[in-house]
Amino acid sequence: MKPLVSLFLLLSACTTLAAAQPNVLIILADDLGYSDLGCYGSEIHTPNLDALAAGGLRFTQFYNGARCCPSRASLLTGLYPHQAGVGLMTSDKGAKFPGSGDEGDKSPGYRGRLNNQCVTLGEVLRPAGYHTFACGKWHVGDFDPTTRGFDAFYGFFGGYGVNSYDEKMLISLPPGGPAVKSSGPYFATDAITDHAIALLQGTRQQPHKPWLMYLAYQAPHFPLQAPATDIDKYIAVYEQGWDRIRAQRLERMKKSGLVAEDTKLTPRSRIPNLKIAKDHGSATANEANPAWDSLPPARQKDLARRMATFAAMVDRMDANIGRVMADLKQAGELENTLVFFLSDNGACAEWDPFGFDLKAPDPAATRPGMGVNLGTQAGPNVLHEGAALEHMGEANTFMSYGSGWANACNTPWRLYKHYGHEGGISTPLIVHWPAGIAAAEQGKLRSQPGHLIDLMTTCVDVATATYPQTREGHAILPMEGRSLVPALANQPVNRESLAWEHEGNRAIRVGDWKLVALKGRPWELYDMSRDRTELHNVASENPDRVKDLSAQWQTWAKRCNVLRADASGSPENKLK
Ligand SMILES: [Ca+2]
Repeated sequence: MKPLVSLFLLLSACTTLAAAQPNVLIILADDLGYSDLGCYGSEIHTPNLDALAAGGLRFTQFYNGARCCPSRASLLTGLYPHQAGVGLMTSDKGAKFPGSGDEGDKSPGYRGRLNNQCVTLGEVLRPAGYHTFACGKWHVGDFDPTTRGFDAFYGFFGGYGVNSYDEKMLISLPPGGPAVKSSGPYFATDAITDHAIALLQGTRQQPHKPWLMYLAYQAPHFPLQAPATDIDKYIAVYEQGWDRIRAQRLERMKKSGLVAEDTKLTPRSRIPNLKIAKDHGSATANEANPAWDSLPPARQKDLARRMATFAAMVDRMDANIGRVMADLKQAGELENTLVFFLSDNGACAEWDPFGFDLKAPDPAATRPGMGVNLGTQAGPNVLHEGAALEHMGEANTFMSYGSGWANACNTPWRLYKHYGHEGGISTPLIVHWPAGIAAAEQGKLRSQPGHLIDLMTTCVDVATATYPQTREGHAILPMEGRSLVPALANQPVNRESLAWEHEGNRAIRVGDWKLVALKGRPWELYDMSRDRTELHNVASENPDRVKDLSAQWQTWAKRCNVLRADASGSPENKLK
């Protein structure tokens, strides 16, 4: 072939490839349980996400990192959280442990901010020709997201939650972002969406480039807040109580094939903090969440309102996602936009069946861009009665819904956010991409196990981006995930294992076997192909398998800067 012709062919191939680069929209919910979407068995009204599932795929065995910060670090970097420096939360725990790290520091897995041995999705996709945006919750260190690969950001980068009615809490970076005027009163879920749409519309005024939008909603994380009109729709639904809701969700999940027909509902899960339960008067003899029917009517009314507010937050988020989809459709961008929707951890049980009610923060003390940190561990519980019920969810209320409802939101799994059991690390994953998913496959389920670390690898794959070996002179760790593109065509995703550690809770999954343990407790072994609800611990019958998987977990822990590598759990208390 003549050089000129081959050059022409090469150029035209590049042009075709560049034109085919999909937009990437990653939507992350905060503290949403596995079964909280209509298309995953919920009674919550989520027509827009259900439509994405009907036109895309639902993954049934997808995993996150059990907690906000570690999950976000994995999603953004394609590494395990500790490799990226965020094994715990965003305070620096590094100096408490001996050892040396990437920056000459101590304990590099727990420094509380993205480190220098990782790159973000923005830092990988921008050089591949993408606009890169992040809206909503950052929470991988208290620093400006535009310093780590994002062209623009609107949201908050610190704290665990946000006062959804406080406009000052969310900021644009760089300062002076798109001028957005909401039609109604300020509400964070709406405002985050307004800014995301404005940023996308801004790209259409420029020469064509694909875009990455990381849309990380604060919903439905506590403080539970939602407009009363949204809450009212759900009061009667949740007056049925969490036992009936759990049973109803499981039946729907069986019918849609999300779980096996013979799946048994797990017993009510244990109360995460018994001391707080005693303080709140919610403790039970068996240390598990109480039967709904055992609660006095006044308590049921209070709890139904809490769950209705949670549902309203999900409902409102779904409506806003519908606005984003309508915008993409109108712009002709829906066909070649790869959408992911998932949650950063299982439903949140902090800390007892009745939940907490925090005092309103001083508005004058709001730090722009920071979330709220009101010290949830010491939160009192308030029983709302009579007229006070109607004010729950308003701007001056800061409540959680407690472990009974979290248990229902994770139907049918055991336990919650924080834990390595399925209720902690299982997330819905909807993938929607008309140009990349064959029409005959749309609406189907996928059972390939996967993890947040796979999003980086998948983005590199579909964007034909180059994952760098260095950044600003620092060596970058190789990606830990696998591309999910084969799974879109229902091919296997080859991987050896997936592993977790958070607050001493730990797990490893190899094929269908999962080894999991609570902090300081012995390993439990489950066969995921027959017992994903983790009801039949077969560790004592399989000592060799336990030994083998435990050794694999230890090797992973050592490789990934996990310090709690003692299976007896002894070191982790030092972090408290
Ligand atoms: Ca979370």
